[in-house]
Amino acid sequence: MAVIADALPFAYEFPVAKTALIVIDMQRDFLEPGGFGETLGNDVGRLARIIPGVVSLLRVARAAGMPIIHTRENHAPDLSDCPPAKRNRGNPSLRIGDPGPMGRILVRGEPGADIVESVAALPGEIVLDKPGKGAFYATDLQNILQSLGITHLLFAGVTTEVCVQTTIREANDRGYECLLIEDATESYFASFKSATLDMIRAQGGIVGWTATIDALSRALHT
Ligand code: C5J
Repeated sequence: MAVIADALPFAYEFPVAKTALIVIDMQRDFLEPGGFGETLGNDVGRLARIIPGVVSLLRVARAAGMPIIHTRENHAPDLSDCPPAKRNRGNPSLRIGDPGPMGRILVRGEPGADIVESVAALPGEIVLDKPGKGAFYATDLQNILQSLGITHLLFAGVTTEVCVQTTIREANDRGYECLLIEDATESYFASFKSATLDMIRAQGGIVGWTATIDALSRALHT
């Protein structure tokens, strides 16, 4: 068992061979100007700041031999998996499926729906397309994790309070021991990120744990 002694709210123990890293939605549509995030009025520069952290985290997880799953929030070109409620919500400057500077917004196969190059999947790593905020909804994630014998999940990616938190909650309900890497996740809203970290680890880790990349790395080297 590896142990992150200074995880919050208390030490996180994890069997490295049964632990996977899930990196949520590090896509151009969320991190770069002209994509889905910006059409909703967000400052995408906030999210781009965690790219070096995610690069370091990927290096640590790859060195430890952990399975890595990269998710992408996107929709089929005919939008058959995009409920009208999702497409019509709010007042974005471009809606899901509309043509934008990086292709059709949040549509599978378009440049904007790709993962940013510096944190892209390596051959052999899993790329999971998902139509919802949570990565278990309408995907094969549970079967993938069960077939790999995974019991513990590390999380990173964007945005902390939407797709990352939703997926952690889905995973927690399915019995996985979940830990969110604090410096490899980000929100368009600083207060939402810190509130999410607090929510996850409140009440004795009601949803899971949080820790830094450095703390994970130290745990893997002792
Ligand atoms: C959002 C996500 N925020 N990946 N998606 O719509 O968090």
